[in-house]
Amino acid sequence: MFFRGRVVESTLLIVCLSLPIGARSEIVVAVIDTGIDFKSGALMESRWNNPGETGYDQSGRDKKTNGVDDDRNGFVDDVEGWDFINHSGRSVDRHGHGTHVAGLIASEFSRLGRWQKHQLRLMSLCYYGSQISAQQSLRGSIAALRYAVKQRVDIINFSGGGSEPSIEEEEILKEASQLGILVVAAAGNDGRDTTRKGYFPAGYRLPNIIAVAATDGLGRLISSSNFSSSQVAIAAVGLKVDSLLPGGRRGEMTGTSQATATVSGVAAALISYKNQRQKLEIPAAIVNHLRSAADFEKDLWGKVEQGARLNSTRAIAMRSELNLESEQRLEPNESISLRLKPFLRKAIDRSKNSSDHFDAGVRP
Ligand SMILES: [Ca+2]
Ligand SMILES: [Ca+2]
Repeated sequence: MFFRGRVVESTLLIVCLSLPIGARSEIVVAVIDTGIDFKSGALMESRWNNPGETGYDQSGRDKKTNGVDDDRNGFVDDVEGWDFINHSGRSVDRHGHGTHVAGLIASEFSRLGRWQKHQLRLMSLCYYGSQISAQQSLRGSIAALRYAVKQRVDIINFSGGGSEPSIEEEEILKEASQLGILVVAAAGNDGRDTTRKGYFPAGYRLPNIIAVAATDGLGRLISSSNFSSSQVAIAAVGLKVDSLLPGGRRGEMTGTSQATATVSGVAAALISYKNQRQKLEIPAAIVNHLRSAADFEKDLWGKVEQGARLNSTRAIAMRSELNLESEQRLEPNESISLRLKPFLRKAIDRSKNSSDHFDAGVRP
């Protein structure tokens, strides 16, 4: 589902910094969407709690409910994130889309991640309501991005967007890039080539953004999915995907939103195998890794960069090759495409060994 009525290519270019970030006991994924019903399924286990609004204040009152902005971030009692529509720190989902997305992230993480040692934490940032305009939706999404960046989350899942770019939105995403935050963004559901007319935030040319298209179970692009051989980095299943809905229900949804959530879950699972995150080149490393472990599908050729389709099992199996630290460091302004070359060679090697994989080589 896509909310903004709103250009560009995403070549992968990385600016690398090397600052310590901290230990990895929690992996925080900001879900910028319609809210999350944490009471649905087992999502409560993955709920993010703002540490700055947890505990007791000097008067002995619970910071969660004391009506005070305890961490002075501009939001009063923002415990589970923030609802930019209803101005509340308690997450509700009146639509269902956000809970579906959150359920997918959590299920991929619990299926693949090293969750015994690392907890997944889902931050709910609601920016969409049924009565709001496209401009309000954009303003909400920018505010939500700003919130997530300020909290230094690990991953931002953005299962939405629009065809109009925003300088303000791009600026906050640049900041996210500088802080090492991976942004997994939907390619959009207009069934069009975004090389010609862009789709954002997936289309900003930043190294930390991975744009995701949607396929059926056989690796074929579904008709509603946007595509671009230069802007969409990977495809994942997005047809009739089962997940949680509010109120403990389950249901199927179709679109690049679901494919995006799956990629976010796999990325979170990958990070969970690392003891520490010390460097800021993580987003590029993860994008690289997911693409190096991907299947390269003939049907996706010309629609997704090198026809890459997510292979989550291989991405986890190859996790020892994901180096988030020194070996993965790129020089400032080094193009990540240079780093893709060895991975592409592997892809070609794999394709030679399997008739299922695209075997026509890769573009130079
Ligand atoms: Ca606050
Ligand atoms: Ca408070």
